[in-house]
Amino acid sequence: MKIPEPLIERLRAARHLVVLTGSGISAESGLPTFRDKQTGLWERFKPEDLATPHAFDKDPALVWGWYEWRRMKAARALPNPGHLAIKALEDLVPRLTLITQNVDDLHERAGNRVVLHLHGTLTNPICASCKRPFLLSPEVPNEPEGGRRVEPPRCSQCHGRIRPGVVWFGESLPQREWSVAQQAASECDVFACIGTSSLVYPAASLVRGPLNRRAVTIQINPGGTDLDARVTFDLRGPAGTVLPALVNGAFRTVDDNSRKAVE
Ligand code: BV8
Ligand code: ZN
Repeated sequence: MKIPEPLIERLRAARHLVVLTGSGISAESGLPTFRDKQTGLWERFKPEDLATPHAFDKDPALVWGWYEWRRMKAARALPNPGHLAIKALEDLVPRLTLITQNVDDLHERAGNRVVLHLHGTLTNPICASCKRPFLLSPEVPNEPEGGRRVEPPRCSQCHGRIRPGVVWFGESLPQREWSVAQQAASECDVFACIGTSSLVYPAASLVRGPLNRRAVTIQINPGGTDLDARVTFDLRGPAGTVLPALVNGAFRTVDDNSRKAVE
């Protein structure tokens, strides 16, 4: 993919790069996006119908089973060249703030030191009643491909049901992560939206400031979104291809191991 020269110059000159990722960055690692049709037991459900407190109250075993299946998938997945390119950027620009809507840990496994999870993670469940953290067994769940209902474990303190440590629709985002993300979006000179449909709020509002301030804004997505005509650079393609090309184009003189990472 040919990367526009002006983008290469702006990225080379970047002081503070903010990267916001969505489920599209994990698609090439084999993890379904929220747009993809669900499979197995969850085929007849839209993700946003399962990712709610109401769904958990109504059928906790169905929802817990879904998250245990996703935790298995994420644990068996590997970071792809898109994740690795973002890791390389961490060492190539003066300051990188990596913000993700994803609940998988593929950015961390790619090596990024700081990852702001706006919507929580699959690996930090809590008690739905007393909010006490719950320690998961280290084994990777061994769920059937088509999924199954799994009764959520109980809290050792209050016997409440354990729920995934994620932000469900209708729930507010974790305060610290959200305020650090807003601060970074208000200070950055380059803001990149990668693999997100930019439809879920308030995460989708983060790019608003950089757009209004005429900071450099980049979208990397094989499909269209509401941002197509609003960003400075709209790169149409899969993150696993576009990001390595972008990092290579901008930082050809990277040292060996970063080269390995992005080639
Ligand atoms: C809240 C965790 C209130 C759980 C998630 C304003 C306007 C309209 C609606 C609202 C609004 N404000 C609030 C709302 C309601 C709601 C919302 O936004 N609804 C949407 C659907 C309209 N927001 C909320 O409920 C939020 N909470 O507002 O609380 C409140 C306020 C104060 C006090 C109390 C309460 C909470 C939102 C968070 C919900 N949790 N995840 C879980 O994962 O199970 S959201 C979840 O869905 C993901 O985390 C992610 O954020 C979102 C999916 O979006 P994407 O990641 O972008 O993925 P998607 O599948 O949509 O798109 C994939 C993209 O990748 C596509 O564009 C595709 O083309 C692209 N792609 C595909 N392959 C590739 C690729 N790109 C690159 N490379 C590839 N290879
Ligand atoms: Zn409890």
